[in-house]
Amino acid sequence: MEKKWWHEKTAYQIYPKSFCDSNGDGIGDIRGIISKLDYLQNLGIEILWLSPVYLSPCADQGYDIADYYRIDPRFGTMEDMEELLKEAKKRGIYILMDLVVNHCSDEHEWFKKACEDPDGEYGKYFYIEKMVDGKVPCNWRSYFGGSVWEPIPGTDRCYLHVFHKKQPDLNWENPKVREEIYRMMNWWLDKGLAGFRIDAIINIKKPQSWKNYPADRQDGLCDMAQVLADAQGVEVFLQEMKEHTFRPHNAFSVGEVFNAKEGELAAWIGEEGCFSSMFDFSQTVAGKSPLGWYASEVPTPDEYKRCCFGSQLQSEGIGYLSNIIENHDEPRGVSHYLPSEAQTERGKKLLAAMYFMLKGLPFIYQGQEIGMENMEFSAINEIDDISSQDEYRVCLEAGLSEAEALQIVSHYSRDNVRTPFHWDGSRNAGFTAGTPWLNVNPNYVTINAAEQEGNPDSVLSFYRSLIALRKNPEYREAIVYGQLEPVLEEESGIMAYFRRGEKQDIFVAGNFNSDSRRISLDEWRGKTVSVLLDNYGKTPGEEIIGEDGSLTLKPQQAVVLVVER
Ligand code: TEU
Ligand code: CA
Repeated sequence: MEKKWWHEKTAYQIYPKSFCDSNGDGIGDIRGIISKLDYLQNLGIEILWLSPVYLSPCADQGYDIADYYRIDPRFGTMEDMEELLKEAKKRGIYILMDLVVNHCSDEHEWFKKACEDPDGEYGKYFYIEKMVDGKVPCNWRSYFGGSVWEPIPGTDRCYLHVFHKKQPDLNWENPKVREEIYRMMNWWLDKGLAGFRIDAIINIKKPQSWKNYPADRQDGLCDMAQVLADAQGVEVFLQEMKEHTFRPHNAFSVGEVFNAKEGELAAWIGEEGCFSSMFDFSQTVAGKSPLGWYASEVPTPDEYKRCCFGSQLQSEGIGYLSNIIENHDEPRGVSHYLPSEAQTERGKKLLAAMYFMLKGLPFIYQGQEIGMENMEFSAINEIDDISSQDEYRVCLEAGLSEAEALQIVSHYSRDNVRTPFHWDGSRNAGFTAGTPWLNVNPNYVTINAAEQEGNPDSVLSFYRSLIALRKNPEYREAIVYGQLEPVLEEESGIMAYFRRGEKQDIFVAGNFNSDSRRISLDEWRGKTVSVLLDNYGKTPGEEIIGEDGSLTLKPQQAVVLVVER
């Protein structure tokens, strides 16, 4: 694999609204981020992805952009953004912004002009169709519920939105739209941005006709996954995007690719693929039902491991994945993947080690590094997120009681990860001097960064060690590029794999069970196997394999070992 500047780094996602509020209005902002750059540098972060900070009415928390060239006043000014780029650069940190170009906001001037004159130039920037007898063109369901079609008041027209109705889809078939988007991307890249995380990108290519698909729920509508399976040629647009933007800037791009088709991986992240990398979502979608959250099941540790290994084997020799346990759309990883009895500091470190040591670029979502957990919501009106509100409605329609619906939505809600960051044990977790826009998780009193900072046994310190290990010149080659080889796959609750480097083999093993398990491998015989990292505190360098060639993993133990060749 050709080596790239970003391969050996560790990335971190910031959800600006909930990271750090510098001026007491209860909303996190860019100056807040600047004030925490030292914290991030200290952790070892070298790539930062910011969720959207562009001008936005915030119907979907900034994923509805009204002006791509402006910063929303909630988050600060363009000067603040420029200062952030400068200050990050000083600390060796590269900044990625979120590229949301499947759609914009209905408050974008393009859309306003399109509504004024649907037959004019800007009408062609969107998908606007005539309604016949008041009927919309087809039965596709938007991701946030209801039809993808919304009437334009005072006309016989409707427009397409695969997400919220305040997020009209941009018409990628129109070369003018593509040109506008590339111009905007280059404008940002010229400012010193290192690249983009690319939002909801599969959706930019629609099937050729507005045809109906078999309904998959009582509402008579069909899931967008069905529709997208029929769309051909999205990579043609994306190759064009790459040639016009990423390639000339040597920029990093990571795609939010859902619904990729079989055999398409090389087109996405191969040597000549559209993106530098893409997120591995195999575990986040595991157990999710097309019927909605109420019919979904939480994956077991064995399912989790199968997903990770599956993606690793698929991508080997093709491209470099980006690995996560959570993001701004998912529940907290520790509350989702760990069995309830394993939701402890030890268990959090276990999950951290298991995903972080996979081959690929690790992304940490804000708060993950201190072991932040799901929120306990006691009423639906404590949840702000639009997708949670829709899923709550879907639960009730499926016949669940309000209490049951709340329980389901509380587990999956995107607001679990959007609660303010826990900086310290003071009021509002040190996030704001005012009233936070979303309730702070009351467990900040025990789970917070200040508390963990000086404690060598904390989750934060464990993450710091993982990041430091990835950078360690002794092991870097194996950790960054070594092929992943799963072992002991049949052992329930055990996740174990080698990373085969040029000079050495790294061995990673974790026990998700609540009892001790003994494992052994022939390969260890006669070799020096020593500890690099252990969440039970064995010191690096120590021998860990017993006389009989076996290794006993205590409950929720995770070890990273080096096997000398
Ligand atoms: O998410 C795309 C996506 O597919 C979502 O529908 C996801 O499945 C959903 O959030 C689960 O509840 C991206 C962004 O990450 C998300 O925050 C935005 O809401 C969405 O695009 C629209 O821009
Ligand atoms: Ca603020």
